[in-house]
Amino acid sequence: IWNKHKVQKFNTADEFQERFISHVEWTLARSLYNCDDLAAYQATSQSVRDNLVIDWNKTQQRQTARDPKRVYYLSLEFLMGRALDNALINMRTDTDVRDVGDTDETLTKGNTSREMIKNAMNELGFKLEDILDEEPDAALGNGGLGRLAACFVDSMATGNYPAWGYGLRYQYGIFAQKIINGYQVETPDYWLNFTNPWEIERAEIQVPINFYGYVDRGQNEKSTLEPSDWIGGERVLAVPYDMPIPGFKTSTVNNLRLWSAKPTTEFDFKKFNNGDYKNSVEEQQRAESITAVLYPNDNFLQGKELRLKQQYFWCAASLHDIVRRFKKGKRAWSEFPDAIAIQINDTHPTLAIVELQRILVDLEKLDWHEAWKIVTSTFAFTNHTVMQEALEKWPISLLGRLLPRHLEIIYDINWFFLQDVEKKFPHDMDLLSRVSVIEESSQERQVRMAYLAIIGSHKVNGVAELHSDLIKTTIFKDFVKIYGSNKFTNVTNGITPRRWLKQANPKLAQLISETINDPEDNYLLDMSKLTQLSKYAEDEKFQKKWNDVKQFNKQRLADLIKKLNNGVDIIERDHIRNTLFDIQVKRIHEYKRQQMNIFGVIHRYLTMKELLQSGASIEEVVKKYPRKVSIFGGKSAPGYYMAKLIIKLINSVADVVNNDKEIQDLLKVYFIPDYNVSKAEIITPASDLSEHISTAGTEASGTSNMKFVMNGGLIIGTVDGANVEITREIGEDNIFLFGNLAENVDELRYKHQFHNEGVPASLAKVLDAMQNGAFSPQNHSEFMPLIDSIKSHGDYYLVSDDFEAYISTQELVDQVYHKDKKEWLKKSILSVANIGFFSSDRCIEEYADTIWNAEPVKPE
Ligand code: 26W
Repeated sequence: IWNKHKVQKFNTADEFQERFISHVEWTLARSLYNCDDLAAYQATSQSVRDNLVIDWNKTQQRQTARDPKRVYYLSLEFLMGRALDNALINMRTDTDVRDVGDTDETLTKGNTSREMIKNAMNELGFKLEDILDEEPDAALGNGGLGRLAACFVDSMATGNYPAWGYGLRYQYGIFAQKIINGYQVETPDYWLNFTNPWEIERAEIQVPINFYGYVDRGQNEKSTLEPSDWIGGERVLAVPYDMPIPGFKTSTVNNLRLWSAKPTTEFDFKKFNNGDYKNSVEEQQRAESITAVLYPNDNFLQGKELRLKQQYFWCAASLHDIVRRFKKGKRAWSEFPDAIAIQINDTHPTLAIVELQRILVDLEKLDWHEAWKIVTSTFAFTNHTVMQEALEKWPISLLGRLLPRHLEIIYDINWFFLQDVEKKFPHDMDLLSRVSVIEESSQERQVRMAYLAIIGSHKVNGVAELHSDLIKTTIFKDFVKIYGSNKFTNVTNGITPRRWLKQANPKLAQLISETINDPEDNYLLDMSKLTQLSKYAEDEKFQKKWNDVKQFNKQRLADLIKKLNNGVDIIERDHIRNTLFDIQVKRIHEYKRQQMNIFGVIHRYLTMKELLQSGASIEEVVKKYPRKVSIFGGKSAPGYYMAKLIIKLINSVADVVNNDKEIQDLLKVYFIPDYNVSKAEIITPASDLSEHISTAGTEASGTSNMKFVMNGGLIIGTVDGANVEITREIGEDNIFLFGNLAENVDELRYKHQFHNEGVPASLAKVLDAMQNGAFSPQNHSEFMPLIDSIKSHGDYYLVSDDFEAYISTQELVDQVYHKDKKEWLKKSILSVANIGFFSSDRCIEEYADTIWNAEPVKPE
């Protein structure tokens, strides 16, 4: 009977319309006369989701039946952005032939559902673009780490890996950024305002999670290594919400499981009997605060109790789920690592290591050492930063109060680890204290989460070659000595070309598929096919088409900016063509050096003014300084004073420059408010040049550098992170590199500390203008902290050391862009042709082969 009534996908435009209307009427309880764009978005999403759910169910059944090794990707952040457009590109229907009729158009073999649905929506009186715009971003992440996790789930599904993501369902994602009088103002991102059609609540699954309390080891004082009872003092429930993750050109639909906290239904009768009914309800209500908000710090540890609670809540719920699924297979515990690989995304999920040890020892009664072998063979750890202020450490007192049994386990893990070290390197007390999981600092003792993560994992990886080398010689040096260097490896980051090429840049995607004769878009699965573009790099006809695409995308960004700028154009339409779009969008951080970029803009502005004042004509100025717009975007952590001041400086400079009649529109500056994934999809394809100018050795990888190049933009950058490998792949003629190398950074910092050599003249000119109030006429000292950080506080990010090279490299960029457009286009085409390595599909394959030992499960 079940088979007779099997649910069916929509396969044609007609069937889609039927499904759409039934969702409008049944799911939304509306009529077609009362269906606005928001309702149309909801009904479209519900319809598309129906198709995905069918494949999702099949995928899960297949995986249960074949019982392959499963991969779990634990990340506190998944910066997914919008789901609908991506689903339209990735989704498969069951029919693979195109009917050349108006109403029952179906899919061509490799084609996406997007066109079909676009037409079907048109007939219903809706514009697909408007409907897609109704979707709020799922902004459950800060920046690089969260977006990487989102690209990874896409690639894991596309590669048919039996892989789930586990995270938290924050009610508030990363704050929305408003710019008011030039300052960043944060407003809450209540993204669940309207029902979210992309999540499926599994209300029937409720995992109890305990906090606080004490450890009970009975009367006769057992050892902490033996099974112990943790009597929790507070209990909340973890409820999963599942998001379907469709692979591209496959019917595999994986799962992203996000946990939400809710109160237990147990009731505190003691309080109730004392007549304190209201308080006992209030206390229960507080459970929900655990998953209320994403902490908006990127690369900075705040050390708040609620954050630690979030981490444990999520690790415990996920581990419970993973173990429950494993137990269904009735396999021996020793086979756990053959059945499961768990990747931890930075140190945020490190408690999962401790939790698995607790489950095995306390609940499953395994011998400590047997358990620990299972744990360490299961976990692997990715490091994403070398910034000292980002390395997680938790005070012993806090950890011991919140998770008393876990602290004991951490002590024991450390004890056995230090014993091993002592055996290998006898009497080296210094080494022991350096590598101890417990930091005995002068103030409070702290747990070093990165060390715990290394000890509890079988592999540790960095995210770009330079970064992976750096961690081996700096922050994790001692551990290389202890474990040998095989435990440490590199997996260079990647990005999904489905979202970052096909979805963000449909025009370029189309030109590519036409040119390399790949109508089914197979190149999106095998990006080495892009090398075929090389032969057209100097073909003038092709260059023109290539340039037209860029032109279209620049216009599209100009339209977005106009909308954000109260309907006012910042560049005249006619000038877009010969204006260089120079873009830096990423989180605002001193190490990423947006300040150096805006100082460069000031330098350009002042020099142009000097030229004009010395009697040069506009034409003469344009020769040296061709038209350019400097575009910025990115959020500052709410408590990061210097980053916020950089935003203010950018906006103040924009105010002055954009309103300077003399400069006309030879130079413009614009800060795009509320940079997020959906805006990035418009911004990235529009760059002529993008900036990746971190102090050498500070940016672990960067991933927007890959996105910009994949969209035909050139890069100005330092020898840092993945810039190095991008250069190797696309050729050093096709990237503008400058600046000091990572190996010289220590020496330069030392020099600043002990010999104040002053700043180069070009930078002095900029800082003097700032100090004289050129950009803050009301308050001349407004930007002093930025000036002081360079002149008086050691210039930690080495702006003064790289500034002159930065300026002269920018001048080189100008010359190539404006004097030799053909040369520029050639570089652009060759870059795209050779960017294939940075597909996250390659990246996931490397994780699967070298770390997880996992195989795809292909649909028949
Ligand atoms: C504890 C606060 C905190 C929050 C987030 C500390 C550290 C983080 C992240 C690890 C910071 C981050 O996003 N790192 C970025 O990771 C990207 C993906 O690997 C890299 O491309 C970026 O270079 C790196 O800055």
